[in-house]
Amino acid sequence: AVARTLLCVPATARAPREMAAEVAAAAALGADLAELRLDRLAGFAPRRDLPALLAKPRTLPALVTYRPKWEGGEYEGDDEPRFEALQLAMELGAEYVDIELKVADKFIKFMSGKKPENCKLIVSSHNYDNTPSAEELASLLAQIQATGADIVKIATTATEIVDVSRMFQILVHCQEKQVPIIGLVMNDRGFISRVLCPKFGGYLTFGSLEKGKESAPSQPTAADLINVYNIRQIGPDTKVFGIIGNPVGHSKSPILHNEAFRSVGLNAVYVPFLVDDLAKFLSTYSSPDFAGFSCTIPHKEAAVRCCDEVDPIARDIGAVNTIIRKPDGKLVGYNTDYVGAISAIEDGIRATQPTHSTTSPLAGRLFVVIGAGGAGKALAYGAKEKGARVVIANRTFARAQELGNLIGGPALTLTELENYHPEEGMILANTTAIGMHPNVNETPLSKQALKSYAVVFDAVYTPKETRLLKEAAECGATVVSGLEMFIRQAMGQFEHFTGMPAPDSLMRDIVLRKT
Ligand code: SKM
Repeated sequence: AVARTLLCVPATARAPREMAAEVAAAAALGADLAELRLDRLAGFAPRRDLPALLAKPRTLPALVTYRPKWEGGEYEGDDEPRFEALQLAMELGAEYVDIELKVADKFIKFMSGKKPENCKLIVSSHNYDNTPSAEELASLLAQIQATGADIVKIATTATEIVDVSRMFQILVHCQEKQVPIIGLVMNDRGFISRVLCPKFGGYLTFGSLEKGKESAPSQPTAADLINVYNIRQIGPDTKVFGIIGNPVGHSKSPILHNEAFRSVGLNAVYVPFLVDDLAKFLSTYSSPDFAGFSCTIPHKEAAVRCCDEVDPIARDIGAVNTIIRKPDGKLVGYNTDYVGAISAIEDGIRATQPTHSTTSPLAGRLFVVIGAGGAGKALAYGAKEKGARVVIANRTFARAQELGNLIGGPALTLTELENYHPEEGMILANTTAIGMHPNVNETPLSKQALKSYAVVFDAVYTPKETRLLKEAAECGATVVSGLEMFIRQAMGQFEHFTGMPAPDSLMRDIVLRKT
């Protein structure tokens, strides 16, 4: 049987007593072990502090690390006192001790065979600049193995998300050879390495005790690893889904889809993919394991070109927000934004302006779309389908014109939109990222101009109430939240991903509960 990936919480407090409390908190969270970062302790005195930190019975097995400055830690002294502290930790029964590759031979000589049987030596290498080539990683691995390490640790830095695939290859290789390895890629672009390493057989992954207590860039919290990403259930057969975007950190899709997958017992995980180059991403993560993707700003239009087949409606819209890998490996693109957004706006209008008519409440109305990107195209297409007269407004006029021509409607600049008021009862839909977290004070249109609209929709859903929606409500307009579109497009996506009906009320409940 393959050993499951352990969850390690780094304890990084400045005082030993607090560090011990962190370990207890990590145990309560469900961690498997805690890393005692001795270099973080202020005024650390090994003979005084270590016996207390490692006193038995302990709540969790201990991984003892005393990281020097030259390897990204905080210890500034000579090797000798550091080695003595690590040796003492071993004598006190630490289950794991970490030593940096650069001094591993020296440390092992220092120990001169006195390493206790039950202590595992981790030999580590940290690269804070980049992720070396596959060949260089393989040679680094061989070098670490040659020291006699019990466990190999390689941490690199992602400059692009495709770097992580080389780390996955090393993990898979080590799994075949039964070499225990911790292989992680730091930075926001390396995030998936921390969640998906259980799939590829990583020995452990780090999760912080809470936000702000990370011991490395973009370390998730232990609670998110367990509760959002469900890492305890991730194994070699787990299918990977995720949201491709840039930025992507604000997306609620991981929270939503992971819980929805879990509710139907699907062996799948859903992660954020921070992607710069969509084509390169898709050709790198091309195995059947990477089974489907959501696609958000700014990649929805490029996604049309990257798919092998595109659903006719998505092709007409010119934007794809859902990509499925078929069993034959081909990528198929769909658009679930259009139905999600339009139905949300129609229902929003019907709720405040009840009618018995079965025709769309958008029919015949002047519908202004701000933005001409992927979401803008979906809204413009959808509104036109429902018989609205569509106007496109965009910061870059040429893009507005392009979409306007496609849809058969006029184009405006955002400045022109400020004084645009040809009639009463207009509908406004923002599809740009203006006002999205963290730029919550931004808004695409002045409050003064909002007075001309009867209905205002914002595709931005972080925050839940954008400045645009708040000001529109103050002007008396019917407002429709981007969350409603978000929920509905995700339901469509779930059906494409799983072939099962979406758990509608659960998905709605998750989004409303967690936002
Ligand atoms: O079209 C959706 C996409 O599928 C997911 C998403 C998100 O997670 O923020 C937003 C929209 O672009």
